[in-house]
Amino acid sequence: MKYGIVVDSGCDLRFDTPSGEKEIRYMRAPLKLRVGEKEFTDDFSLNISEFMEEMEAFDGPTGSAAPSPQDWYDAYKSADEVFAFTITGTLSGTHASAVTAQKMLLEEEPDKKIYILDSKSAGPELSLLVQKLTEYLHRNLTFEQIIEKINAYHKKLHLLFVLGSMDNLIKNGRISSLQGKLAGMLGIRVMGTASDEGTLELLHKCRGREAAYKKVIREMERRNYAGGKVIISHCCNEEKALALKGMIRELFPQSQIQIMPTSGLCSYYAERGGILLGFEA
Ligand code: X90
Repeated sequence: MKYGIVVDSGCDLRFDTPSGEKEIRYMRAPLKLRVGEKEFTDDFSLNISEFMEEMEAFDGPTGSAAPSPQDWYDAYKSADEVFAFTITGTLSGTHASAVTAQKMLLEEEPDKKIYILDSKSAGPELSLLVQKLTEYLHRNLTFEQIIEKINAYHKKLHLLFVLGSMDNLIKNGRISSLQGKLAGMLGIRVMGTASDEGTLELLHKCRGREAAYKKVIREMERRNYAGGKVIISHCCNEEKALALKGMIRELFPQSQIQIMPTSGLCSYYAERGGILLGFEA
């Protein structure tokens, strides 16, 4: 039996080689990033700091595009039982593309098992889902049991963020320009969360990064964080990610905190210095 875990590039996790008795294939459908006429594929070979520099230096329209159904289809095809996680379908066509591919493949192979979960979130929340799913696949659970368990786990997850800027979110219409304007003051850091609907919900405008991180910790506690797993993804900002990790550890010394760089997509939208934090409540 071949298991497939398929994500889009809104997931920052870099895959380890499959291990254990079961064969698990990790696959990632890349989004496209556009800087003027130039297109970047958000796969593991994308150099994030070069991409960011080019994007920031460019004075013109930039954007992103969802993977095609064919990208998902090819990934599904290579496994017998497939679990797919997408970034929020509320803000991206990625989820719709994943569903179209599922329909295409089920017409040819009606017995194939494909389950798609809309994370209603991005970055670290997807990474946490992938890690937990891996644990489940190593137990002797049925496809249906895994679906039930991963949905229950998903309910415990939250995403908080402190963005470098909201320019790209505003320019691409992923957040209302009113919200954007409110946050656009100089020296103000925006701290927010992924809402239940899968949109960006701004929670606080903070004067400086330090203040924003303190709010992050307060918001974690408000969401009943009690020392569970945390993943911090950062855009070119490892130093501050480590500082935030230190702050969490002071309050929750036993917590397991992983730090990783953001993918191209999350870098593009969280922007330089931005931090995304996913955690188990
Ligand atoms: O389809 C496309 O072109 C992709 C559009 C993606 C838009 C949203 C990406 C967000 C990336 C930014 C901060 C956290 C957001 C919380 C999500 C609800 C990360």
